[in-house]
Amino acid sequence: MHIDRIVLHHLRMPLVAPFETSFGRSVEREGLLIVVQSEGLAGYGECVADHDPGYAYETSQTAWHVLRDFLAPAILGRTVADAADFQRRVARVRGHPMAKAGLEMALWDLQGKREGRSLAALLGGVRDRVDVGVSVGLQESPAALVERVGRYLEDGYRRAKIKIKPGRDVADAAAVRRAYPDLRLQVDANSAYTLETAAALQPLDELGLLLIEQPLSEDDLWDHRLIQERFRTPICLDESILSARHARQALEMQSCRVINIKAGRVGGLREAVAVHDLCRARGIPVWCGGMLETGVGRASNLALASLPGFTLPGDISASDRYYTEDITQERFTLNPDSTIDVPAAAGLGVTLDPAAVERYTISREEVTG
Ligand code: NPG
Repeated sequence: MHIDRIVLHHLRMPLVAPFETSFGRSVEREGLLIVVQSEGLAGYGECVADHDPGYAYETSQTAWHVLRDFLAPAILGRTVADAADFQRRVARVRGHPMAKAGLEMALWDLQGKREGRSLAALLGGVRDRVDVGVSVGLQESPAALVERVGRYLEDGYRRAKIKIKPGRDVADAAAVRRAYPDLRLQVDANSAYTLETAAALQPLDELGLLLIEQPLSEDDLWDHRLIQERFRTPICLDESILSARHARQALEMQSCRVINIKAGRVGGLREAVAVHDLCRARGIPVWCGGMLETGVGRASNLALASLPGFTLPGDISASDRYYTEDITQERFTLNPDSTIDVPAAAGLGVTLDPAAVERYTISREEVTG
């Protein structure tokens, strides 16, 4: 693929409802749309770095800088064979996985369009619809949370994840469990606890949760092992797993029994597939995390989640759970069995809505090399 042109769009989109986690409350979502032109085709990528470094150190501004000044110039005007070739060319850029993943996604989209194959087919997907759930932010009170979860159940979701933080954990989860005894329920702490404060989470072990996600710091594999020893409920790692190597080490250390895979967090779809393959070989269930993506990133997540090892429902909700208007013409909807269809058209299988892209773009730049 000869890379003819790369344009970055910094997007800011209003969320349908505020989303609160242990690291903050968002009313809008920032991200980057990356459009790569190659031999008459356009590939789209989404970089999931947000406005602030709450979830990870990358922000939309750091990703913009790294993409414009280092990653895009490494391929502009050159011929790139595929994602593996791209990763070799940018290997000297340390870190910045979300920036790398955004550009890699656009190359996958181009490859699929060239070959007339869907991204799911390129990655080795085996399903045409995937099990999904909904991620519910912190609410005013346990009662408000129960009501919010109830509305999502009415929408058809059969798995819910609730956000927790110190002081807003056991009572919240217990209230949801009381109201919905059979719900597939899991909790996500986004690194808000220490080994000491996590002692307060022990009663969660009686609630029949699918998993407890990322209680401790991202750089804390060992202490996660100590936590996992105390719980029957599987600990799931998200922020701690930045590569297949981390995944292997976490499993060998017994720091978790489940892994959340996000292509943005591990530097791209190629590495995400490597994490999947490793976990599958070891019998470790994985699921696809979400980062409030637009239709572009949502299409990518659906393709990834179609791989055989994704045996737990993903954080991939319908478009209307996030945005009133999306930047793609396609909107993803929930099927009655709490699944979403995997796009079947070539590449990501989505087309941009130029007027919507224009509306939500706060800055735009063509990379000149
Ligand atoms: O459905 O896309 C979704 C949201 C899932 O809770 C979710 N994502 O910590 O995993 C997370 C959280 C997140 C959202 C993280 C935005 C970072 C940015």
